[in-house]
Amino acid sequence: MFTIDNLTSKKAMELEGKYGAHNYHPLPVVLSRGEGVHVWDLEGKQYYDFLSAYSAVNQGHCHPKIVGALVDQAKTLTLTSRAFYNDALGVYEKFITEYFGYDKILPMNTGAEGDETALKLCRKWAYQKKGVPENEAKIIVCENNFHGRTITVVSMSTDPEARKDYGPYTPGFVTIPYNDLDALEKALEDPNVAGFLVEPIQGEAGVYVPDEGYIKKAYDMCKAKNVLFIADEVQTGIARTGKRLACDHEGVKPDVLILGKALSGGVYPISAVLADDDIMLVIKPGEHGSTFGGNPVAAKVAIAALEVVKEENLAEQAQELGQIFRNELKKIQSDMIELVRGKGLLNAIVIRPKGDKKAWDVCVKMAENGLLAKPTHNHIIRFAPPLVISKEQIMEAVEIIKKSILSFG
Ligand code: IF1
Repeated sequence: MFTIDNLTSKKAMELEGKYGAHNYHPLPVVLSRGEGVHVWDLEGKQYYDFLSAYSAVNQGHCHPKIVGALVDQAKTLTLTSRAFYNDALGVYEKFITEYFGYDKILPMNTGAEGDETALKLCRKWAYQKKGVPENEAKIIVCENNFHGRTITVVSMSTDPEARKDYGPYTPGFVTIPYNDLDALEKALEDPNVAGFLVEPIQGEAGVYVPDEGYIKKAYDMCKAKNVLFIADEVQTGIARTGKRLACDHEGVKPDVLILGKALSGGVYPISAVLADDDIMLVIKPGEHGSTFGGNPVAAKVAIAALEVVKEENLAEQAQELGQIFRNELKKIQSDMIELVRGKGLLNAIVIRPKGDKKAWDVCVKMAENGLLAKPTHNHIIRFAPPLVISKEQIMEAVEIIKKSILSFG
């Protein structure tokens, strides 16, 4: 197999720069191993992972049960396509629909594909069930949303970085401010509105937590207008915010639920759309799909990943430790900390720059001190460790964060 001898971090970064597209700007750290809440770089330095691959690794790096399921199934049967049945998919479908309380699942691979699937399902439902005239369906989305990178998904975006020069854009979306029920009520007056797509907490916007009651009231308003309430829980789902789903905090069962990331514990790209029969069955054979969606490896991995969440009480863990983490962060005396916010173990600090020192410099300093996190929008740092972290580890991480911020004076 092709390898490069004596690979150093410096060399690995050069390779990515020379041979890879320049669509990312990573922190200068080259990781080569992970276990639980820790990752190690090529030179053997250990770090706390406080990004968790954007909340994909909720169960911790290389969880033995999940990796075991992956390896066992990979040695047996990896892919059949959906042209034939396989003996893992139906078992997984029964398991996950009972786990989340839906009639049906449509399996895909990435989060963006999950969102695309939900949009297609919503439009078809609008024409076949709600009676919206052909090609007139509208879907309400929120400012500062993040749902992925496809053309249609960036058509819903309000972020110039995500959209610019990717037009022409897919029509059919109405954008309203997030956390604004009056704007939603107004947008819902249009009888051609078919769905409302929303993140229960906006991740990319900087872990923006809406007012308490927003999700429940938005759901009720959608119901009153026969509009589908579509929750993108790709980032907030699977115990991250202290409940099984972020919508569980307000007792809302979305009409259409999108999951991804931690559905595999970060070992494989797996996403899913869940809905009940009256919605899901509008899509008929040949009308949507994916070569890899619902493959036997994905089926086994997702079952294992969801079992770990229950067996290890990860939702309760996130709820309890998240509270402690935010309380400890709020105790740090620094004028660089403008605000601490979050829910469960999805948290962020808003950084007030000091001279030319910004969130990026804080992240570089934290990496030096053994903790990895990523800035978003220049002035926000997201903190989302694997949910298997212990209280002692949280306290140690807080010390690293504190020391790093205070090093700027
Ligand atoms: C990148 C952010 C996180 C998502 C929600 C769908 C998707 C995502 C709510 C698409 C993906 C990612 C992708 C990652 C950065 C990242 C992110 F900073 F952009 F917002 F997590 F916080 N819905 N989120 O958050 O899922 O197709 O990527 O599997 O590098 O683009 P995907």
